[in-house]
Amino acid sequence: MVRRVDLKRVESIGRRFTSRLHDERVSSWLGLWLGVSFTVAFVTGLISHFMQHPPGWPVWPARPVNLYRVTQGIHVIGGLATVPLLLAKLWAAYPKLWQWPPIRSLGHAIKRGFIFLLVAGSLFELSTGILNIAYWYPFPFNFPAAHYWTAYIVMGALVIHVVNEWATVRRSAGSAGSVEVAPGLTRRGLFGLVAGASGLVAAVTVGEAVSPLARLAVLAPRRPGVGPQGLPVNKTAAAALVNQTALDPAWRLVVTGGSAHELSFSLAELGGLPRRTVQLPISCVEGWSAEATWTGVRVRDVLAMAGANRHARVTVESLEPGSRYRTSQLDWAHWHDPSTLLATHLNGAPLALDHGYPCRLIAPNRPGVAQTKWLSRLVIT
Ligand SMILES: Nc1nc2c(c(=O)[nH]1)N[C@H]1C(S)=C(S)[C@@H](COP(=O)(O)O)O[C@H]1N2
Ligand SMILES: [Mo]
Repeated sequence: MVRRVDLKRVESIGRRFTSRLHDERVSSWLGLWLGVSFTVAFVTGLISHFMQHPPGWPVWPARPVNLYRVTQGIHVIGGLATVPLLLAKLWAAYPKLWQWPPIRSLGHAIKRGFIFLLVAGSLFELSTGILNIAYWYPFPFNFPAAHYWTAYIVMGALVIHVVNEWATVRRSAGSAGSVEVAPGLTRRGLFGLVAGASGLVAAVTVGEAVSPLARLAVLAPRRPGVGPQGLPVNKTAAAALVNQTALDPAWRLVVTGGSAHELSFSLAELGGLPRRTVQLPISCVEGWSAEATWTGVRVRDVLAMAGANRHARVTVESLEPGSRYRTSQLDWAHWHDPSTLLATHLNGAPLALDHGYPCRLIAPNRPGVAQTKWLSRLVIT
């Protein structure tokens, strides 16, 4: 009797033994897209980081006004849309993650070490990013620092992984075709599924940053147009512990450190200076952006009165007693801009207490964390 060999079965045992990918071509394509989306997230993330922690020389222009809104929107929405891509890539690659024997040589061990860093780091970046835009901080570490430093680890491991796998990618990244990669699922079907899931995620969050699409932003924790005076609030006056100091009728804004005498303005005195009205967005690093109309005094007018040097840097201080975001830095490119204001009015009415009454900073092309509310002093350095 001739014993027939079940080829499929032999092949599947062989696959398990050598731990091949679910599908090489799928894995290569997903890897390429991930490489692109991680690089975009890295660059836009660096912009955000250096805007929040200016290195001491002006690196970021005040124009175009909405540039930061665009880079931050791409970072957050692109990051969210990467989640389905990463999950699909892990599915395609996961038999390899369990390969046996786990280590074959020193070189193999190092290679796998970098893949471990890449997988763990990617999951860390996406999950902490999502928790951040949901305003949920269940972890013990500081989010911006951890998210920032892990990005270098992920990018380093990614570059090494791409170099290692480039030959495979070149061999296998042909057209999708209709080969089945799982029961009932072709390559083309899988790519369609991933693209659809990423597109859906982007569609229900993009309204966070693009006001006309706000109604679609069903997954967004903050929405343009929703909040006092039609603008979301990030931190309230009560949370910042400024309820009393901000409402104190003896409040004054002090401008110090210039070549002239120290200046100080009551709210009425500020209101007596030439006033401007500008249209500028708040673009929060936590993902949302919203436009508003602001009225107030130009920062450059006040700094000129105080005798500020053209290239001076200014520390903007708030009434807040102690918090990471109680102050911000203004580079000269930003304070020279005619639309950078000490704003006292928002959308035609005096600032609501939660939006920074009696006076706040508003400047173009700048992250929300640096639009300091409840001002107390400008210090020229
Ligand atoms: N003093 C102070 N100003 C601050 C903050 C803060 O915590 N303290 N939060 C900032 C952040 S993160 C954002 S996004 C904007 C939001 O301004 P809004 O609450 O008026 O919309 O305020 C900024 N100004
Ligand atoms: Mo923010």
